[in-house]
Amino acid sequence: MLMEESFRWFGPNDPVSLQTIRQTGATGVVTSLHQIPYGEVWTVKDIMERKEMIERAGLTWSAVESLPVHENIKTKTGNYEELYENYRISLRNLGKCGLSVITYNFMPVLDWVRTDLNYELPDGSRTLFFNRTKFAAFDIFILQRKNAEADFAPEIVERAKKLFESMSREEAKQFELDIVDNFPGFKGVTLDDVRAMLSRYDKIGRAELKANHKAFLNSVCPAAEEAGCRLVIHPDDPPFPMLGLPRIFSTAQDVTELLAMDDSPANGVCFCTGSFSGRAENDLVPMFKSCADRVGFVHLRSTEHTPEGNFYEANHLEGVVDMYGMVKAVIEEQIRRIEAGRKDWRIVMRPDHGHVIANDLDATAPITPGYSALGRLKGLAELRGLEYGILHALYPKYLKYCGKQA
Ligand code: DNO
Repeated sequence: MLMEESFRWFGPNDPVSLQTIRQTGATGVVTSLHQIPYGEVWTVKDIMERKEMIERAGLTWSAVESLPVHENIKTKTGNYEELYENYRISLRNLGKCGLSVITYNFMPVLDWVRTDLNYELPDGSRTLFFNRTKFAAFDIFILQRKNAEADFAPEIVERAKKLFESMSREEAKQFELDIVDNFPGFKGVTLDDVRAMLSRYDKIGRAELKANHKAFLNSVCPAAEEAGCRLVIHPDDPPFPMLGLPRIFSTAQDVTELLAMDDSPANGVCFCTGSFSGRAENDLVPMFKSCADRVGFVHLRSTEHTPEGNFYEANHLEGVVDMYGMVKAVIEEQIRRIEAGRKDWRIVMRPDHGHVIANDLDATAPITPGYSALGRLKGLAELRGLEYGILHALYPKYLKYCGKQA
């Protein structure tokens, strides 16, 4: 299709193999060098080794997800200047190896957060769920963050207390791990680590975090531009402040402010519909259009909201996201670029997350939360069908650009 359809792959230890990924119909994989600690340089040798592994399987490495941003950069403390330099070197090395779409996020302390990794839907499939009350139980009673109660309505605090008291020790432990120790390349995080990391943000509010983000962008974008790379920021997930920490890439206003932080075309966006849709007032198609020119990567997924203000990950074509409108807008942006003669017209896409369905429900090997083979395969198949249908019906002239030869 026009978009570079990709699957996330966590590297050689991923239970979903490159061969399986190829069979899903994806042509690309997005991955990271998870073995390299945050902040260290990615060498050409390490990058090439991974790239060749992917290409031997008949796929391309279509985007880096992610080149992680160290906490010292987010807090602008300690050796942050050295870390900027390492980031620039990694970008140059990635550029030399032909990688041009580089994902990162600027979420303090934790990356994405869910409270249930195995929430069962009426059809027996399993999905990821974010429950505010359960999160309050974590924040107030498990993490025991100072003044955490003040961040929740009294009735939520009350319900959270009851919920926490009803959990067995084992359940509470598993719940804790699901929240804090769930990120590839960042394993073994404990509650004390989280507390120590949180304390570094005591004096960092929204304005300070935005300023640190801007300083980072201004220092690395010139190198990215020279290297032919585009940095694309992943939205906050969920898109609202948590653990007393600011979140700065959650709303339409944040998108506008991001673009103003650095004019470089290297300052780009990874438009994740699932993350942005966690906030009911986010109107995704206009938000996408407001930054379309800078989008290098889209994550397509939807959410469904419950009356209590919680949300779970819905089937890709269901839930609150106007997926038809989104895919149409992504197609139109690519057409606009083709007409402008831009070489970087193709946008990388991955079906973001997927439910645990069918045979995966009986799998004995652990499934990375959100990254089942069959649920994502289903999502990809639906999204490709949608893209093909839109192209055929509205823009048949551009069908010739589908496929690698374009
Ligand atoms: C979750 C992902 C995120 C994303 C990072 C990018 O499934 O979408 O973890 O990869 O935030 O830096």
